[in-house]
Amino acid sequence: MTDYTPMWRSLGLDLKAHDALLSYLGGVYGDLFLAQKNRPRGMGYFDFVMSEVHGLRIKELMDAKAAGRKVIGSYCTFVPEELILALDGISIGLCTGGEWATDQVDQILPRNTCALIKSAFGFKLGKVCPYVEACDLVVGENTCDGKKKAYELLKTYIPSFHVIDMPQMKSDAGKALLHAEYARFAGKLEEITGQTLTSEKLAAAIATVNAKRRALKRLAAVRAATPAPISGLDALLISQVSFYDDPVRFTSSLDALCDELEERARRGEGAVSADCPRIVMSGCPMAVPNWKVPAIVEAAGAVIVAEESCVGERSTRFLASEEGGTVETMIGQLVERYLQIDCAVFTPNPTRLDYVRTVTGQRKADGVIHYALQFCHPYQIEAGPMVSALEDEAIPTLRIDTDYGQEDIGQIRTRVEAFVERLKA
Ligand code: BJ8
Repeated sequence: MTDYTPMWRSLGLDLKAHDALLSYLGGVYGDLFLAQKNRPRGMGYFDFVMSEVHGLRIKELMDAKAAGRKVIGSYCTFVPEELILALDGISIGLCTGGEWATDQVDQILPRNTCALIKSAFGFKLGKVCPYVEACDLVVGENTCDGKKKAYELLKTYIPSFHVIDMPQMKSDAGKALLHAEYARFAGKLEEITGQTLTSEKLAAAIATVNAKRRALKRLAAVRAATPAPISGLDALLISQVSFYDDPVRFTSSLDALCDELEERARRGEGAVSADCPRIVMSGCPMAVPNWKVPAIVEAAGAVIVAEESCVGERSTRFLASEEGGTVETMIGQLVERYLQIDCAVFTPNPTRLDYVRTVTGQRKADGVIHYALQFCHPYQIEAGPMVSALEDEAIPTLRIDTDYGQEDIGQIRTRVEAFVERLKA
């Protein structure tokens, strides 16, 4: 087994804390993922990626950096991976799914800050994330107020930081703002990478990212089968891995898994039994290692068949145009693609509810769980009308507002078990 300690030391990690994190994650991963029954064989690749998440993948990044490539980290699906790839950068979605260094974080951020934002600070301040340390540039975006203001503080700890300003409305003015901001981001990437953005490079990058999203759409579609051929936990894990794995390798591994899942669906073989209640999760993104609620849901005897979430289908269901043209035209095509994402930071945001309805029907789901992080105003505020609208349409819906702590697990389990019983009735 390779000893990565020298690499982690060179990245400035707190080795003791980092060991503690890895051993915690290894234990949780074994209990939640490896212990599942009837897993598809193709999950072996994703288990391997997870087992090497701070090892081999970081070594690949360090080798790429030594060869002159730049690593660009981000926290939101609005940061266009296509532009990063076009300039030979490596795009990494930074992990924000776990509590770490909470004492330090609480000295900087108000307690009523969402867990996702606190997590970004915790991993940085606790010096346990090799990804953020490997980044040549970290990109924030002015989506919710929490992130917008927190980035002002985070960039004091991360010297190379770029913020993309975001529209609040999907109007012509909003579109123009995003276009200008993507062009400014492209300029920043050119400065960091020393490369020039051309239409050929951008077309190739769009094709690569679209191929990845097509594979994710294939995974989403096969989850309509009864019985569900893959668990929600495994599908979530694949989405999480998509943010930091090499896109070409990820796509071919996922396509191979989808071949297997489609074959399973043809044979009527599932990860669960055919009468297992089926649930759509909708709400805040679940970044690595946030598996808390899906684990409770599936342990209660249900299966998750869709995630209406940014770590899920909210963004990946849209492909960018491959029509081509000038760099300027193609940036415009990217803006069209990205502005379809129905994040709750937009006002109004009716298409999110529309998609939850649609996907509930497509996947033959029996109910919806609305998941929001405490203190996340955009999703918590959208939760009320969404739950009422779905219940009015006879779609049973449960609302869960939580954080990354363990204290409410018992209470959530009780509520989820009662909900699953309701779905069975
Ligand atoms: S496009 S969902 S990834 S902003 S949970 S930090 S909204 S207070 S994460 Fe998101 Fe981009 Fe939207 Fe998607 Fe704020 Fe809410 Fe915290 Fe959130």
